[in-house]
Amino acid sequence: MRGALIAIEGLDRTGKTTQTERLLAKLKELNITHKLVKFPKRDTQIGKLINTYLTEKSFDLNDQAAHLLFSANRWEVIEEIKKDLQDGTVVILDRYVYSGVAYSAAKGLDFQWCLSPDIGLPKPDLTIFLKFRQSENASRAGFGDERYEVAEFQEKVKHIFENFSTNSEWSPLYVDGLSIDQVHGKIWALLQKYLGGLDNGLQVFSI
Ligand code: NYM
Ligand code: MG
Repeated sequence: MRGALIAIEGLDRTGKTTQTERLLAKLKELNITHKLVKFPKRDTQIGKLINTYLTEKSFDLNDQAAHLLFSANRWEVIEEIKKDLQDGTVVILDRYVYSGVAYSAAKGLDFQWCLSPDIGLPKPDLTIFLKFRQSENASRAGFGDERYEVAEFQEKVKHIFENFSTNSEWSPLYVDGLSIDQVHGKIWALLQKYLGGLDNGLQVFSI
């Protein structure tokens, strides 16, 4: 049996980090072997470049090059993730391929082109997409600190994320008006059937 690959996706300031932390605490409490990988993974060489790109607006990088860095940042750690899955570890991803495509395509890059460098990466067994009916995220504390954290741009990203809603592993979760505990409860309910291990092979992203 292998561990499940679970992605948590969403716009900026929708509570992904808070929720992944809650999830980790719960998995720990239940002694379920697990691991969290947050993308971009900012502590690798490539990740450091990405961090500079996101936090220093003067760091001028062409959109395609920036896109490929985000993808390279996934490829550089994927073998380790696959090994963990094989060992039965539940791997939780805070953002993944979907963010990669949505944020870059929102800048005007071609959708398929954006997906291409990620082709061959394992597909999550479940992707929970945290979303607001309204653009509530733009009024949350901390919003606006980094590149992309602009309400108008977030609307575009939101729109592109919708392209994934036909994927079978895609689970949208409306968080409007819900407390942290309530959202956690809903995420936990979605996760239940993936926690006991899976015996099917991993799917991969394809055209
Ligand atoms: N982001 C994240 C991308 O543009 N492409 C990607 O492939 C990934 C994984 O990084 N605004 C963007 C979305 C976010 C920003 O992510 C930083 P976070 O989760 O806020 O640290
Ligand atoms: Mg952010």
